[in-house]
Amino acid sequence: MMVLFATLPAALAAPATPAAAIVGGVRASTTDHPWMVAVASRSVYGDARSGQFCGGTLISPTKVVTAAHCLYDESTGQRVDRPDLSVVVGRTDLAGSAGQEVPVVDTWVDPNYDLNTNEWDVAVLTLAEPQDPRSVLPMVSQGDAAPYATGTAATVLGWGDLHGNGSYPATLHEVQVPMVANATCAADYHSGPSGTYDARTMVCAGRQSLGGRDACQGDSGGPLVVAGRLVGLVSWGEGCAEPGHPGVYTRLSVMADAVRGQL
Ligand code: 4AZ
Repeated sequence: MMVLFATLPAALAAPATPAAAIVGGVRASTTDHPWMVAVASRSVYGDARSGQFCGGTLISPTKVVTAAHCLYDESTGQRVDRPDLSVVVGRTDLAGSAGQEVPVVDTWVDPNYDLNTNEWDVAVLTLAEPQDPRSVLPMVSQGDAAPYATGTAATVLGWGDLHGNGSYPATLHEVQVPMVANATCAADYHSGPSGTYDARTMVCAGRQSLGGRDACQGDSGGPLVVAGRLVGLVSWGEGCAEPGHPGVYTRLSVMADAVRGQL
């Protein structure tokens, strides 16, 4: 489906609805979501989109939570130390200069993180300058299972690929996706090429039979939000927005205390 679209002439491929997003979403603003930040390195990823390569969430004035895999080179399995690693706050349009680029002075990766299985995919970045305390998003409580109930409406945000074909927007997007049952996701990802679902440390969200709405490349590390709380992080998945292949997110309720220990 995505491949077919990519080969069509632009006029035919134009979506029927405006502002197709994250995949299948709409435009969003950091004014409404001041905790939504871009994780960036201009030296590695260039200036066009402020160097953005992952998403992140402000959980305290000086701390951003993101995915551990954002700090690794997945082809070598090595930690990447980008000398100009920064967090972009208050910039909906990454082609612009609104807000602030704040240097990252320290990084913490969950000691249980496993690059091969994608388990415990969480990291905390320490900022050089404190941000407005009103800009933070509260995290789910340790052990709170309620937000992950099957069918619960969650919102995922990011500057990632709009169609799964390398079309990276400058502006933030968001989309609503329902939580997927553990048994369903375990069947979707039992031994596939992208990975195996681990219900303890992961949760899936997406429309199981319809697809069409999802996080995608470049959204990694970004927030999955339920009822005003950070409950998940964009982690992995097979393709983007495909039926039967929901997005897989870090289940933050299992590691919330470890993350809080970093604040
Ligand atoms: C990625 O590689 C990625 N459709 C992020 C999210 C999803 C798949 C891949 C979920 O960053």
